[in-house]
Amino acid sequence: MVNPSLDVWVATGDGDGLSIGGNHMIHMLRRNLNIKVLLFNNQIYGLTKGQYSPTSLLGQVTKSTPAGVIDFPFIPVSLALGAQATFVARAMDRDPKHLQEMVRRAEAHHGAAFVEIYQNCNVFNDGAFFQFTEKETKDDHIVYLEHGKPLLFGKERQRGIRLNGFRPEAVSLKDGKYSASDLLVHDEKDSTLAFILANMIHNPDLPRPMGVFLALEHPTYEEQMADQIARAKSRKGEGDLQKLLDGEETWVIK
Ligand SMILES: Cc1ncc(C[n+]2csc(CCOP(=O)(O)OP(=O)(O)O)c2C)c(N)n1
Repeated sequence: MVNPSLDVWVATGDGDGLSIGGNHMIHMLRRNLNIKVLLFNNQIYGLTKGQYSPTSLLGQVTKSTPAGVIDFPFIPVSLALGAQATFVARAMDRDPKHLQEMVRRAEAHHGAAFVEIYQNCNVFNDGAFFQFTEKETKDDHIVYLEHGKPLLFGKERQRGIRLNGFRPEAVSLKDGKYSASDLLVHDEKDSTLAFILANMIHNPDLPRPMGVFLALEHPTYEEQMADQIARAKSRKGEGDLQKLLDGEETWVIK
């Protein structure tokens, strides 16, 4: 029997987690099992020496795609949101402080937690995330999501994200046209907003969001199962396995 108070941690790569284990992943998230997933995304199969994975980019040249990848990649955060995950976050290998905070948040979350971690593979896909992780470029290419705070980015935090209808756009706060009060304010409880933020990946002019996209409070699968069993027992009393096996429709052959 599953112990409702037990946390299970899974560390997986993008290949194992989204192709081989993709089916398990989506249903585990949908059911809100108390499992914390750290998905290390390096956009390649590393251990097996550099074949393309489900997160490899369109056109990416790998050992198994010498003329370039011709299929569209999974966006792990979008996949998790679409699978009804109750906790979805993104972090980076080269920002260990923020990564630590995301792991803490996953640990504190009630139920399934999904943390995508951008991870450099220095052998088969070196530099895949450098624009987000390196000193010279990261300030203009990432935006940290903080619950209740406006989305600000840039070296002097003079740029922000505002919503134009359902479409996020990057604006400058320097020329006086927009101020911080015009910006999108992050809300971890808003699943519509989480999808909008996940979709920012499709627009190269927008920074990549890092942090907690969504954190919802739902009962876990384990708790609901324990409750259901307790309710059945209080209604019908303790079960008797032998009696159940014998049933009313069995007979003895002599
Ligand atoms: C449960 C399980 N055990 C063993 C394997 C075999 N296996 C395939 S890839 C791999 C290593 C994956 O390493 P990781 O750093 O997650 O990804 P990489 O970028 O190297 O592909 C292993 C152990 C597996 N797929 N699943």
